Amino acid sequence: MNDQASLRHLWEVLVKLDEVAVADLTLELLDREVEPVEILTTCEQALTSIGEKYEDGEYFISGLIMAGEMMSRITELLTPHLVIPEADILRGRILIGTIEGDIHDLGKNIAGALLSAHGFQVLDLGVDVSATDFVKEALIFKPEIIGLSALLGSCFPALSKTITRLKEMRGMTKIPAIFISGAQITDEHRKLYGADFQAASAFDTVRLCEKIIRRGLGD
Ligand code: B12
Repeated sequence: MNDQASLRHLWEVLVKLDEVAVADLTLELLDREVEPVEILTTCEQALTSIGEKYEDGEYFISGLIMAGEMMSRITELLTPHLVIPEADILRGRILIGTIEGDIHDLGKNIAGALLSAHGFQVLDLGVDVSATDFVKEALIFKPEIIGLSALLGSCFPALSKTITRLKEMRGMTKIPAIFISGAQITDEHRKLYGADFQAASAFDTVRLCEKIIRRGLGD
């Protein structure tokens, strides 16, 4: 099987929630030196399909939980392959977390691992983080960038509140750039809630953060 056919196969076994085949195939693809970004993109597409099956009533919450566990395992396998040689150069501090009411953390964890692998100092506040806690930790950690993860539409009011509170904080400390990310998040949300940037994927995030640190906010 060539790489594209194997990636397609990975998509199929992930959508079927076949845990053993998913782990075996991920290891096989890594052995064949297929780029982690391709594996990750395939998995994100498979998770979108699983989400659709959940919406259609074909899968239940147990399906989402299994998908989450499989994705965690894939992240573990991919993480050692994400490190770049010059990662020991400290590029900046980034505070990340999932907004209040939302416990989705796979995307945030992948982005955190990738940012660390690229030399950023990452402080991850975890999931279900209140606006108050984001502000409190930002005042202590003094990040150049704050990344908010949000997947649940019902929690977007909390996303809006968090961005507003973080922007108010700008008068008190060095101005951090605020960006938002998550499967449902688009540039429209960025404009609506007043974030500085929107990142479509973990790899996008790294490029974006490198650019923000190099040029500073607003350039
Ligand atoms: C797995 C999953 C779960 C797992 C999460 C496990 C975990 N540890 O995260 C569990 C079972 C807990 C779960 C629960 C629920 N879920 Co859910 N879940 C999903 C699913 C299938 C995949 C999400 C995922 O991990 N994707 C893979 C990652 C890698 O992608 P990603 O998050 O987009 O992240 C990438 C980028 O966005 C970016 N990124 C993301 N975050 C961040 C953060 C930072 C700082 C940075 C830098 C970058 C970054 O980088 C990542 C890598 O490229 C999605 C479907 C979908 N389309 O996303 C539904 C989905 C998000 N869930 C949904 C729902 C409804 C729920 C529940 C309400 C179900 C229920 N009835 O209980 C609960 C809510 C729980 C809560 N309070 O949060 C809906 C949301 C619909 C909506 N519009 O609001 C979705 C879209 C499914 C659907 N189509 O209906 N879920």
